[in-house]
Parts: sequence; C-alpha cells; structure tokens
Amino acid sequence: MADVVVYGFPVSSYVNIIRLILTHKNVAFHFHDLEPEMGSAGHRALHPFERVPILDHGGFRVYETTAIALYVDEVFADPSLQPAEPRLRARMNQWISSVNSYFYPYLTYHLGHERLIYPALGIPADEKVVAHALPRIALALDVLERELEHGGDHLVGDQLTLADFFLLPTMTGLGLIPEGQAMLGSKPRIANWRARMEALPSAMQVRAAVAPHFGKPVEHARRWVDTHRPHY
Ligand SMILES: N[C@@H](CCC(=O)N[C@@H](CS)C(=O)NCC(=O)O)C(=O)O
Repeated sequence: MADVVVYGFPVSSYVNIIRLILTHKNVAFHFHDLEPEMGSAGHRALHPFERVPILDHGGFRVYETTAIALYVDEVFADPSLQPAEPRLRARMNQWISSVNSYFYPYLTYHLGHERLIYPALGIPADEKVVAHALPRIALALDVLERELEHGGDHLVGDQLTLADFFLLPTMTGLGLIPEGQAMLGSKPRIANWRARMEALPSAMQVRAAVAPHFGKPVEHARRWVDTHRPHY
C-alpha cells in the first residue's frame, strides 16, 4: 500500500485538483477509484458527506479539497505552491474560494452535469439549469480575463500556486462543452493561461490518466437527478 492514497472517481474536478498538486510535487500516490463504492457505508466511513476527494497519508485521513491541498503543500515542501507574502497568499485564497463559490457550481455542477454527465447516462439535459448557469459562467470568465490582464502568467502574478491547480480541472471541463468553447473563444488571456497550465508535465500526466474516462458514464451520478439537480 502506498503511503499516500487519493480516493475519488476519475473525472471529478476536485479529485483532479489533488492529483495535479501531488503530481506537480513529485509525490508518489495510489489512486483508489471509489466509483463502485460511492454512497456506500465504506464511502461514508471515509467522507461522512459522501463526496470526494479523500486523502490518506500514512493512516492520517482528511477530506475537503482545500484542507487536503494546504496539508499536501505543507507536508511535501518542494516546490511550494503558496506565496510567502501575506497579501499574495490572500489573493491565492481569494481565487480558491472563488473557484469553490463562483466557478465550480456553474461550470461543473450545472453546465458540466447537464452537458456531459447526464447525456452519457442517457438522461436528457435540463435546459433551465443550463440557462441559469450561462450568464453566471460569462461573469466568472469576464472576471478571470480581466484579472489576468492586470497580472502575470498565473492567477497570482508570476508564481504558480495552488489557485492555478484549483481552477484548471474546471476550465478543462468547460473546454469540452460547445457553449464553453464559444465563450472561451473571446478570452485570449484565459486561453494563454490554459495553454501554459496544460503544458506543465504534471498537467499532461494527470490528463493522460483522466482522458480515457471523458464521455464514459459515471454510474453513481444517476442519483444526482434526485439528490443534486437544481430546480428552476
Ligand atoms: N466541498 C467539497 C466538494 C467536493 C465535491 O463536490 N466533489 C464532487 C466531485 S467533483 C463529489 O464528490 N461528487 C459526488 C457526489 O456528489 O455524489 C471539497 O472541497 O472537497
């Protein structure tokens, strides 16, 4: 058994944030595909809210992506993915919170589920959910484009931080959806940022592991129609 285990299902954006960070830090880990066990008693023993990812480091278990990312960055020091300067660290945390609050819910939970996850299961998209998400995604992309205009190569100036890895899987997912491609077409700075991020060896390694799962049914997501889907 590896010293570090990441539990999750392969196409999960949050799981892939952690895979990216560990890979970038050259930390060897075992990926435990939890898909067949999602929602089981075994899953609840790992995560009482039945989400992923969960990290196990030598018997120490922690869930919630932000907690895992900060732990990994502190325990596996090189390269550090947090700025030393407090104001820059505040910016990084502002971005992480923005991904959690304003990007992931609309790009992934709304649009991604309706356009990618449900169709792969033969479940028709709910266009009301899509219509609710699109203006909110447009706003998020406008903010991102504007911030990149004033900064450097990354979300926090020129330093690659945890924030870039938080955003990447959500943006990769958006790029798989026609509406997303159309919106991204008018955002050159986001395109440059994505190209830089996707060219990182760590990003290429994780993408190679995840890409075969794109478009495949995520079986446990059938339940989301009743448990997760918003009603507008
Ligand atoms: N607040 C959690 C959110 C994690 C989350 O929502 N993960 C999704 C996958 S990206 C999940 O577990 N979905 C499974 C489900 O809801 O059944 C975190 O930061 O880790």
